[in-house]
Amino acid sequence: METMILATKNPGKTREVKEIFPELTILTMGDAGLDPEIIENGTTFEENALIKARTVHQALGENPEGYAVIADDSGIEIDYLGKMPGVYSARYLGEDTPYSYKNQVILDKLKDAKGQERTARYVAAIAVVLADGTEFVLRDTVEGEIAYSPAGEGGFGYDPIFYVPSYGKNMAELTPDEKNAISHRGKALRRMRQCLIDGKCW
Ligand code: ITT
Repeated sequence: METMILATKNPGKTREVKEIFPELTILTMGDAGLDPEIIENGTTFEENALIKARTVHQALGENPEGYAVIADDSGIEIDYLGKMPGVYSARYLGEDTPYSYKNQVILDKLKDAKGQERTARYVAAIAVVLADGTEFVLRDTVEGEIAYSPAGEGGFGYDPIFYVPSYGKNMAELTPDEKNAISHRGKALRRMRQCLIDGKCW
């Protein structure tokens, strides 16, 4: 399990997975010369993470190197918006729309929301398909609030408007290590590592 192919085209996720698993060799789909069409038509984070991992596992064909595939499906649930955008987080307001605009639209939609009405969480499902086809999937979350204004340059996506109460800062204001220590992705990836290495899956 020393080398895993990461089934993502999101450079923010790629950077974070490499930071969280420095001891593993993480190949991107580009590194592995793969570009399969991935049809993300699941209705849950777990389904979509499995779709991504299975699609890349199939594209590997005979896979003589015995590569495992790891995938992340993630998003933000904003309680005031009925848990939207959820699994549609990447597509929300248009896949290619800049996040500075998407984030401002969310702040505008929440202009009348106060205090606990602003709760939100990031969710990440991590799926792994081993070379022999064995599958694992799990999810984790980080609770927070939608900030009143954007702040910070770190992270990606919705991080400038995601306020993390334990740090008293927005996610984009955290260092990479601070974000990885508490994030949905960091928590889910560390649990997946324990599941794969120690057989402790929960
Ligand atoms: P791949 O499917 O290629 O992995 P994607 O970005 O399309 O990339 P998702 O469908 O899982 O991936 O959508 C995840 C979206 O959720 C992402 O584009 C962000 O908008 C948001 N998101 C997830 N994790 C985030 C994080 O740590 N910080 C900020 N935004 C995040």
